[in-house]
Amino acid sequence: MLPNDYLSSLTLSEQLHRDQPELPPKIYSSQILDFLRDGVVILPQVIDSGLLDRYDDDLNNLPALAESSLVHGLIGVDGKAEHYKARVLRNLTNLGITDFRQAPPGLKLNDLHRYFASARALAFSAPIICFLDELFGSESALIQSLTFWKSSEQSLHQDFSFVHHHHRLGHLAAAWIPLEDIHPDSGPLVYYKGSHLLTDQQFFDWGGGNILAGRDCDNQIAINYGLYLDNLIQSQGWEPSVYLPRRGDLLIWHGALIHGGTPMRNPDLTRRSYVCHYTAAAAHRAMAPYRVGEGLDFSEPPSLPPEAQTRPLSERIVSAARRRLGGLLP
Ligand SMILES: O=C(O)CCC(=O)C(=O)O
Repeated sequence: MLPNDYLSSLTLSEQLHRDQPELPPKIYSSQILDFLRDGVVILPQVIDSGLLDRYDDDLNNLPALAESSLVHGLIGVDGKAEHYKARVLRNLTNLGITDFRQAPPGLKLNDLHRYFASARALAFSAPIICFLDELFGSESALIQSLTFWKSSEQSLHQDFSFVHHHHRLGHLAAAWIPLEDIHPDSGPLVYYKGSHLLTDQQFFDWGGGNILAGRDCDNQIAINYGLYLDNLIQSQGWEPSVYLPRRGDLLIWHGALIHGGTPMRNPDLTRRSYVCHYTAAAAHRAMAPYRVGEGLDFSEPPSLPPEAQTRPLSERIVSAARRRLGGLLP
């Protein structure tokens, strides 16, 4: 994948912003215009607190679900080397991690929206999907969700090199949903406004001109990538912004925005967040989406044993019917 493959796959909104900047102000909302300029938009107090409460309840109940070996055996974990090697939630117990608030930084649980209706409702909540539909100019689709208790402490990166489960690389954005008020010492998210508008000369070469990181890429290349981004930031004079949201706020960033998780200054502090990556439905590689509210999900929810089913039966029947009818139900 070469720089031009990326640049030719940009959303129409971004193409216009780059090539005919007089047009977007006539077409798009002010939030989209801010996003096109900065590569990031912050929407204060738009996430429904009831939705957050429901997800909190499910997360608090997660350790209790260890009884049900199936769900703990299915939920993927990632992060630092030991989390990555553990692969699934059940194996974290063997590492002595049972209380996520005590977990080391970096730990993330993958795709909880596949298991919990509350996580799905949050990932597909109206403020996110309305914004993305306008940005992509088509229906948006979820690629993955990540749930963190602490800072990721992830070094600076651009998502498009790592998240590419979609055909049009330039159609990528992520939502950062705080699950609590974020403390400055907890290792908040950092990003560089304006860094998303890469020119064809500003892509890192992962080997042979490829702009995508290899699955198990050499450690030295990863180090070079970090140095490359540092130099780019310095040469362009981009300034860091640190995100200190309150529960209920929402940040959406562009798939090429340089960002990362800062180191925790106080290791005891949590920094609970839910991060979802999206593309346009037509750009997703999977073939069989089902509708969740106004959005589309491509990941088939696994069938869970009865003890792991946290939603009432009536709700499960309605959502199963909805999936089968492809969203014909209201
Ligand atoms: O929340 C963070 O610390 C960073 C998350 C992130 O970089 C990502 O999911 O791409």
